[in-house]
Amino acid sequence: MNAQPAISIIGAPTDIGAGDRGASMGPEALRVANIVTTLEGQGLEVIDRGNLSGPANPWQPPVDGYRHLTEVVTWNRLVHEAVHAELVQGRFPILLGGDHCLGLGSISAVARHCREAKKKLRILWLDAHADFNTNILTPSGNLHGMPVACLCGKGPKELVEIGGHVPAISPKWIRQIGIRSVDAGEKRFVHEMDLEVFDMRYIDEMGMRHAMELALATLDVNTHLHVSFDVDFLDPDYAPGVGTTVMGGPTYREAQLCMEMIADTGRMGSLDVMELNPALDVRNRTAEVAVDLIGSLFGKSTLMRK
Ligand SMILES: [Mn+2]
Repeated sequence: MNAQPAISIIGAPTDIGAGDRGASMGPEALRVANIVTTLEGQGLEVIDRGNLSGPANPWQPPVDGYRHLTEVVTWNRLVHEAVHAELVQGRFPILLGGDHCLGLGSISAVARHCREAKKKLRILWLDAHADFNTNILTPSGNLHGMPVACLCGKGPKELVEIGGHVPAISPKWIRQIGIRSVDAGEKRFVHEMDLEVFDMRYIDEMGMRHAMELALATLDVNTHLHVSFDVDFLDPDYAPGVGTTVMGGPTYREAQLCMEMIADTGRMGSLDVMELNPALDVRNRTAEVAVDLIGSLFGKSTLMRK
């Protein structure tokens, strides 16, 4: 196991790319659910950098298949610079969303850092959705359904160019887990781009353990592992506080195993916690579940393991 990293928490309080208002309150709900003291209680050094400040949500209809593109670009640039600045200092950034369109700013920053530091990159995308839409394929125009496509170079110029390298990542670097809702055109595009997806049918048939063994295979000492955790990954029975619930997700125990297996690699270097929507939650329960799982991502376990 590596020395424990020093963590920087960055809040991005916006719902600019979402189809429901409320994810803008996500960072504060995670703080109320004791994210800082939970990590400190595990012996980690944590600095809360507070929240980024970006444009308000104008709540307009889509233009050319994109809703709020200008504001989404501004927010992603802010996130990109904030995340990159932490990585340059050798710190571990945790981005508290905010909707998942910000995964673009975060992961493009991690990819830029990996290019500069000559590291390999593996991205785990824990989500009910593939987030691989384009303005042609999207039924809604909501940019939180497009960040993975943008990272792979498929999207509007001003978004795909954030980070200075197009595409920001290769589709080969990403593993999607928990997927169970993909739009019709998006489905063909995921196939065409050859994304590696462990969908719920795969997890049902083969188990979370096998899915994670494959998703984490071939990591080496020079690999930076980024986890992009969309809280709607979890079954809505456990995590109702998200805008786009899809039934049939991983159970609490399956999610714990997923997080513990990631922790066991010792390779995780950055994390996004996205789409928590306190306006739709029940007494902050989803935030508490998310913080509990984040504890497991950083190595909390029931017993000492050999
Ligand atoms: Mn997502």
